[in-house]
Amino acid sequence: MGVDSTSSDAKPVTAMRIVMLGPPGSGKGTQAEILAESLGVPAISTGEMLREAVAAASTLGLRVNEIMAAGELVDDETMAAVVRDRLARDDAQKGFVLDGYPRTMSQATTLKEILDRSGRRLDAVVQIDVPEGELVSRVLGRQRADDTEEVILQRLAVYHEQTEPLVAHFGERSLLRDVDGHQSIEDVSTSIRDALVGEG
Ligand code: B4P
Repeated sequence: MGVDSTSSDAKPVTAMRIVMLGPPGSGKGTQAEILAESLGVPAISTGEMLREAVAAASTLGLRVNEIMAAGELVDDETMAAVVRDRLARDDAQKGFVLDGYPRTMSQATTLKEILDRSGRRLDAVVQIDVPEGELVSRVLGRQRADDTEEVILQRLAVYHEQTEPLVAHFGERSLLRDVDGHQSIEDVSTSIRDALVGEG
């Protein structure tokens, strides 16, 4: 159970509850999809869930549209409800790769509470490091609605102020696995697998 068999000569990754941490454009979403697929668990992207809500013009979408467009974070209470519902679904019981949550200390506390309540715990937090100049050019190349230069600089400022403290937080709990994200997508995936071998 929990054994990844995508490559016969690779050691298995047994970690099943993983958080991807990193600045905007670091490749969290890209790598979450690849890792989740290989582990047979869902990749859960809070950014993607919010974008879907905006596209559907749901109550949630209408509420968060302007916040996201400005490069700010949606409030912790709203995000707690979104993540609590998503992690309660059947497909997330075996494990998950959480992309974009938590993004604040309060969200980290909420995630722990959600998992504690159902007798689960995090296995690892993968931090993807990428130099700032590379982040900006990647994001501008992507051309999403919130990917203008002004907004990406704001999102980076928000990351440094509100999300970066989580690096020390998870480091103190021995959950942090640092990965060099300034490589090809395939090489970053390999580095993540290497960092996770033996976890879980
Ligand atoms: P996200 O959707 O999480 O956006 P992101 O951080 O920019 O994306 P990511 O790091 O996943 O980059 P990607 O793989 O796409 O958040 C968007 C917004 O939603 C936030 O600003 C906020 O408003 C809101 N939000 C989400 N979660 C929230 C929360 N918990 N609390 C409050 N608000 C929240 O990669 C970027 C680009 O690089 C892609 O084009 C990709 O192809 C490319 N790329 C990836 N890996 C590469 C590599 N190794 N080499 C070259 N290019 C690469």
